Amino acid sequence: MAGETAYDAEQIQVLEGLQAVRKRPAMYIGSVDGRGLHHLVHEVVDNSIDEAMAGFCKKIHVTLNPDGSVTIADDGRGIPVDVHPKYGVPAVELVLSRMHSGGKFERKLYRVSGGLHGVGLSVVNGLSEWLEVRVHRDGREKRMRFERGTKASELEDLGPAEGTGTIVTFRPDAQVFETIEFDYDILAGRLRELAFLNAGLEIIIVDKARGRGDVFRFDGGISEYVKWINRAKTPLHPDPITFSKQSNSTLVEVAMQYHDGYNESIFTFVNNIDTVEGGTHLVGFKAGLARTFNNYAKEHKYLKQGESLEGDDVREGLTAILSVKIPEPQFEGQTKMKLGNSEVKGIVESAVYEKLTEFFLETPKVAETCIGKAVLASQAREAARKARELTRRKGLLEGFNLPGKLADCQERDPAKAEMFIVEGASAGGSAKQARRREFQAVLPLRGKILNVEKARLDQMLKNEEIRTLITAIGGGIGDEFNLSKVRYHRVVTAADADVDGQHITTLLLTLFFRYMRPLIDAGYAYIAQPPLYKIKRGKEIFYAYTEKQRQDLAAQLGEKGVTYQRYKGLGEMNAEELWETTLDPDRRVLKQVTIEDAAGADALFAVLMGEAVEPRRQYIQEHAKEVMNLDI
Ligand code: 0RA
Repeated sequence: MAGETAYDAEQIQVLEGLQAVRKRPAMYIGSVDGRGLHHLVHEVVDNSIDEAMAGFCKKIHVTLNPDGSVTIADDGRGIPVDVHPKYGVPAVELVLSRMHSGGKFERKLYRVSGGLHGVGLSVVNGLSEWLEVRVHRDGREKRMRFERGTKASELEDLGPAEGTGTIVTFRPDAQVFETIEFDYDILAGRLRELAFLNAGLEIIIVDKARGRGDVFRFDGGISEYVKWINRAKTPLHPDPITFSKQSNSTLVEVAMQYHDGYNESIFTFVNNIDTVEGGTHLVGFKAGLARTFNNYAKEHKYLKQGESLEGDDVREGLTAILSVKIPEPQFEGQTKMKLGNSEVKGIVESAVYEKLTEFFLETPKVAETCIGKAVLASQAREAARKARELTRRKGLLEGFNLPGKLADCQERDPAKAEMFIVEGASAGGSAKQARRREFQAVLPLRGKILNVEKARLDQMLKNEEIRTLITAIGGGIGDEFNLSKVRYHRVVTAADADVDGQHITTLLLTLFFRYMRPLIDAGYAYIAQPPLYKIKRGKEIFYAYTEKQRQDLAAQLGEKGVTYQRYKGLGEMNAEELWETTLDPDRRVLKQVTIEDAAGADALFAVLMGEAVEPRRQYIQEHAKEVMNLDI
C-alpha cells in the first residue's frame, strides 16, 4: 500500500513536470521556431554522443522519415530497462518521463550538457506528438510508446535481439512548434561537427522523403576538421599541428594550421558543445600560444632585444580547434555558451606551452614558417596603425564628413534611427523617395564592395565603398570599434532577392563579422526581406514573402482574375511599393543577424572568394542552381 502511494505521487509529479514543459516549451528548449525544433534532435543525439564519449557507441544513424518523424539509433549500451527499486517502473520510463533523472543515472565522466542542450529526453518526449523507444539489451528487444509525454503502452518485450543500442523515434508536436519540418542542412551540419570532434565515430544521416544522405566519419578527428575549414585557403604547412594533454580528469586537444590569409578562426568546444562565446579555455589557449611564440622567437633570434609579438600577431591566419573535456563544466554568458571554470585557463595554457614548444623544437621548419608569419604580422600591424592614424586625422572614421551618397535622417538618437544599405542606384533612388526621412537614412551602394577576404585593414581603408560604409555607421573598425558611436541601432542590408543580392549580403555580413562584431552582438544588424511576389485581384494587392505564402494566397484567392508578379529586384518597385513592403516598420519583415548567420556568411565567403579553386568549383557544382548567375 505504501509502495502504491509513493508510485501514485510519483506519477502526479511526472505529469506535472511534463505539463510544465508543454506549457512553457521555450523555457526548456529556447524557442518553438525552427531552432527549438532542431534542439529536439540534438538532445537525443547528445545522449548517443555521451555513450560515444564513454567508449560504448561507434555508430549513430539519424533518419528523417516520410511521416515527419525522426529516428535516432545508436549502438551504445541501451537505456536501462530494469525496474527501478524505489519507483517500481522501468528505468527507461523514468528517463523519458522525469524532468531530471539525475543521481542514479550519472553514468559517465563527460557529458554533453550545457547551453540549450542537456534538458533531458523527457523534454523531447513532452514536446512530441508521439515517441517510441526501442532498447536492445541483455539479448532482448523492448519497446515503449508515449503520446504527448503520456505513456501509451507499457514496456513490452519484442523477443530476442543481438547487440545493444537505443532507437528513439519521435514526431514533433505541431501544437507546440511553429514548424515541424526539419532542415537537412542544419542537422547535417551539427552531425558533421560531432563526427569531427569524435574521431572514428560514424554518423549517418538519411532523408527518406527526399532521397538524400551523408556518412560522416573522420578517423583524423579535429585535425581533419581544421583541414576541412581551411579547404578553401592556402595553408602554410601541409598538416595541422596537433597535440593533446590529459591532466587529472581534464583532456585538452588542439589542432591548428596557419594559412596565407589574415583572419583568425579559433573554434572552441567543451564536451562537444560549441562555446561560441569562448571562455577560460580560449583565454588559456591564447596565453599559451603567445608565450610559446615569444619564447621560441627570442631564443632563435627572430626578435630583437625589447621586441615582442602580440596576441593578434601570433593568431593572424590561424585556424584552430580547441576541444576540452571536463567533468563539470560551468557555462556562463548571455547564451550559456561561455566556459566559466577558472582552473581550465592554467591547464590549457601550460598544455599548449609544453606541447607546442616540444613540437617547434622537433619541427624547426614549421616553427620558422609560423614564427615568420607572426613577425610579418607584427610589422603589418605597425603599418596599419599608421594608416589608421592618417585616416583618423582626416576625420574619415569619425563621421565628421558624412559621405555625400548617404541620405541621412533627421533623428539624432541612434536608438530611434535606421539606415538602409541599398543595392544599386535605381533602388537607392526609390528608397530615398520612399523612406521617412525623420528616422530612416539610405545609403546606396554601387555594385559589389571590395573583396575583404584578400585585403588587410590598411588596404581596406583605401576602398571608397568601405570607407563610406564605415563613416556612415560611425563606430570605426576593427579592435577600436566603438559601439556607443554607432549612429543607427538598425543597420539594414536591403539587397535584391536574387543571387547577386545574396552575394552582396554575404559580403556585408562578412565585413560586419570580421571588423564590426559588436554591431552584430548588440543586435543592430538586420537583413530586409523584400517580398518575392506581388499578387493582384482587381484593385486588391497582396505581397508574398515566401513561396509558401504565395501558395497559401493562391489557394485563398482562387484563380479568377488573379495575377502574379515576381520581383527580381528592389529596383522594380516604385517608391510606394518599397515603402509598403520593405521600409514601413508596421508591415516590413526584418531578420536580425545572428552571430551564426555572420559566421556562416564568413565561411561561405571564404569558399566563394578564397584563392583555392577546387573547393569553389565543388561548392558551385553543389549549389549550381542558386549560384547560376553569380559572376565569380
Ligand atoms: C541512462 C543510463 C545509461 C545509458 C543511457 C541512459 C542511455 C541513454 C540514451 C539515449 C539515447 N541513447 C542512449 N544510450 C544510453 C547507462 C547504461 C549502463 O550503465 O549500462
